[in-house]
Amino acid sequence: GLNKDGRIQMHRYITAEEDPATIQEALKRPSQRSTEKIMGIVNPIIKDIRERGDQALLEYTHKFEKATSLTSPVLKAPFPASLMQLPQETIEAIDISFENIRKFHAAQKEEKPLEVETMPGVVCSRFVRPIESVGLYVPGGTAVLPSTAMMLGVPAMVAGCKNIVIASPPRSDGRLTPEIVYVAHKVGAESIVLAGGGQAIAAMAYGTENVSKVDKILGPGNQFVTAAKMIVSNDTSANVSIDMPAGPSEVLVIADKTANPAFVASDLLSQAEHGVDSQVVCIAVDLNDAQLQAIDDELHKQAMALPRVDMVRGAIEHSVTLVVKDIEEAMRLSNQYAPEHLILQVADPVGVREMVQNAGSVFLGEWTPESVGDYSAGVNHSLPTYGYAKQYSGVNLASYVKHITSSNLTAEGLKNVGTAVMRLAAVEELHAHERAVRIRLDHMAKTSAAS
Ligand code: HSO
Ligand code: ZN
Repeated sequence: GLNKDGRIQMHRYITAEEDPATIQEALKRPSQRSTEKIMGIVNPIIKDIRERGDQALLEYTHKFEKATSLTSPVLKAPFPASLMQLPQETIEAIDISFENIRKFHAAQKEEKPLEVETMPGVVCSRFVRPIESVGLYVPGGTAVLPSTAMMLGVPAMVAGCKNIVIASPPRSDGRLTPEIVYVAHKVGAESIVLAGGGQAIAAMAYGTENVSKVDKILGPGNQFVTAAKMIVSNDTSANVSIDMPAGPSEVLVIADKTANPAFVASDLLSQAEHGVDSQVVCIAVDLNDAQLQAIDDELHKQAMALPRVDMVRGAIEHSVTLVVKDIEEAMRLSNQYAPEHLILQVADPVGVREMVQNAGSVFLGEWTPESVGDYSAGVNHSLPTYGYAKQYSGVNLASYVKHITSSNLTAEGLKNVGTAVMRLAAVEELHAHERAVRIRLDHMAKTSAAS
């Protein structure tokens, strides 16, 4: 963190000189506030929204967002042009990014149903249908995030979700960031819920007078939002699912001798500025003291020039540089950490990508800063954090659809597979199951004997 002479500097470990437990400890995520405490705050809010609907939602927005002039918690499409007035440059930037994100997610469509004949006459298929109603949570807080509205909204549009509801906390003047309204308009959202936190999640999970109930809720958020998503997705009476558990943002940069120290520092800082609980990790592959010093110097110099230097300070406090001997060791540690973002500033990034087992999204080579993925390249920035890259994918087209299977048998097919079915039904002593096959086989025998 901040050492004696006021420098912003990451703690540095040389792995060969430490025992593995120390390195494990250094790679721990910063601890989160106790979930019980958070649940204790969020549960009554959810209950209140279920009981008092819009009125409760509005009161929470007055209280938490200080938006006391707001008179209705929901804005229905079509959204008035006056709410999306933007400089031409901003419109163009959104349009370019939107189109790239659209292209990349459209390419994820499965064009035709999967069809396999498992035995002669036994045909199994799988086809795709969009989730009908989705609720997309766009955080407010210390930054406005129209990019998150795109990352959640564009794939919903591409998947063909019928009702897209966007929730985002308004500013204290009761208005929403015009960029978010513009994105909502472009993805064809049916409404915008002007609320944040657990109250917004509850409103979308259960519905209110004016908030449509949704089938799935996606999007990042603070610990209250995450807790609310977990609570509603565990309540069978809500019948709603969520994308994935979300934690603070993080990046892991692997840099070898070919890496430009200024570039490495800039990537570490672009993640560190998200918030004091963000974590950044730099794995230096066989760098000498001068090279390590160059990264540290750049980090300090660039950090001091940032308006969000205080966030950076907090993040760097629990961030580390690990000096390792080779790329194999670097990738072993990275796969163990399972970073949300992995940046490969190494001689052969495409080759090294083969070694990636756990990561949300990977950025290859010196011309690919994480920022391009955050906004405009086309990949999604809603990614698994906190080590969940071991078992979750980031948001993608599949997050907005269901796969449905079908079976279709001919008489010959039923003859072919029927014996196995009847035997297993008998083993489970489920005789109606057995009969459903037998009755048909008997029928076939009779009709073919008659003909
Ligand atoms: N890096 C963030 C996404 C973001 N960055 C939004 C800028 N705006 C989490 O992936
Ligand atoms: Zn970012």
